[in-house]
Amino acid sequence: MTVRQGTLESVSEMTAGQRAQFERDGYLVIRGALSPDEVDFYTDALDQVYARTSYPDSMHLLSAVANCPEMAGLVDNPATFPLVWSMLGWNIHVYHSHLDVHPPLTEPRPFRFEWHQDGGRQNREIETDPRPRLSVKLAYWLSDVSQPGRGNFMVVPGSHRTNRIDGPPSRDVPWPDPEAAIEVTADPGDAVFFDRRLWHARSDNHSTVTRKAVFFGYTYRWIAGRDEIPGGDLTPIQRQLLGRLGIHDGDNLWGHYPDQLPLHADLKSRGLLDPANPALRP
Ligand SMILES: O=C(O)CCC(=O)C(=O)O
Repeated sequence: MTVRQGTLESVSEMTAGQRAQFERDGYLVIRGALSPDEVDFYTDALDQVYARTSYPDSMHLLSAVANCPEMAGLVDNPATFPLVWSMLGWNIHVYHSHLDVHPPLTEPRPFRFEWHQDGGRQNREIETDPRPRLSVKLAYWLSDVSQPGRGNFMVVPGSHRTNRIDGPPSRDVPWPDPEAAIEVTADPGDAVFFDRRLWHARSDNHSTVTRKAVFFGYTYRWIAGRDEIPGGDLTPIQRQLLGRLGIHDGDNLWGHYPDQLPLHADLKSRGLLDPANPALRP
């Protein structure tokens, strides 16, 4: 199939309503971000990686595009990517991504308190309260998680400005989920867009459906990437996002030369730079 490029042309920047909801809840669900054909295409690609890598049960494989070049179309998917640049601006890249397959559990897994904010040591080494946003993430659902208990994405809505939640003295000590936690339900093709500070985890998969999802985390180019840089055919914007511009100059990573950046050029040509938004200032 042909991966959709720009068929949702009506989607440009994030709407004011989406922005208000994102600021309030820390996440948005984008229903039908992928067409049924796209779901089939990306599911086939993910299944092939899963078969090739012979994981014994669940797979959580970093560097989504380096490990599965077919996923490149997801990094600037027209149905979702405008949410990313609307929040972070044009000087961005994908710093972290993963391909996830979680078959139904055949026995209880050992307890581990999985609730976290993204960013690792960013959460210890930056002193502000609340912490800064710094990155956002998109999750694409390829399997049916329309019921809880299927390996759903769990969140505490509105927790992205809370630096600490109650948790056990060590992560293997059984501890209840946060009181306000919910399991986000989604159909294949839906996407979730979330602030990295939102407290989140994954529910156990007690269903008969293997849970399949792909995640992309975006941040500023002045924050180092964690992923491997992929080869293969990429569009100029995908090359920017995936670290393949061939530019390693610090001033460029700091955004001093916007004209060298394909995303800046694209937004400029479509009149989407916005002097009122610091991250989108021309
Ligand atoms: O797999 C999930 O639902 C949770 C993913 C997660 O924890 C993350 O992307 O940081």
